[in-house]
Amino acid sequence: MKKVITYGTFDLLHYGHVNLLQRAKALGDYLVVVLSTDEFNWNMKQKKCYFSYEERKRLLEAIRYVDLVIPEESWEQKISDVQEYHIDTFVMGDDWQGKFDFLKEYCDVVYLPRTPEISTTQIKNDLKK
Ligand code: C2G
Repeated sequence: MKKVITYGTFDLLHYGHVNLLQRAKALGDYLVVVLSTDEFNWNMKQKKCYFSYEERKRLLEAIRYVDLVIPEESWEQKISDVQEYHIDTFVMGDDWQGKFDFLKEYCDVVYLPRTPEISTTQIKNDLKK
């Protein structure tokens, strides 16, 4: 079984996220999504999520491409995640191009093109209009 992993906040889940998850799953048979906790988002990404971790987890678990959702609590957990879950391929959108190449020692690293016209920030801004 080929196992794939990806990381993210996935707040205000939208089709850009789903496009990423669909393509990530297509690279293997099992997709692990490592979901940023509320504390990690606030302390490390300065992101205030609209939906809580549990709500975002619930939404991701309803997506057919997602097999497991686990918490992301630190920037440093990727190597241990890849080893613990026997991951073959690490996937991120290309806004992170090159940032995780250190993982090439442990698994394949794939950066996929983002869906250009949608983002959580844009959704929030559009709703303010
Ligand atoms: N994404 C995408 N197209 C968009 C928006 C997002 O392909 N229009 C991808 C991002 O590139 C990322 C994933 O969807 O791979 C999740 O996006 P975010 O929730 O914004 O993730 P981010 O805050 O970048 O967290 O340790 C890594 C971080 O947890 C990544």
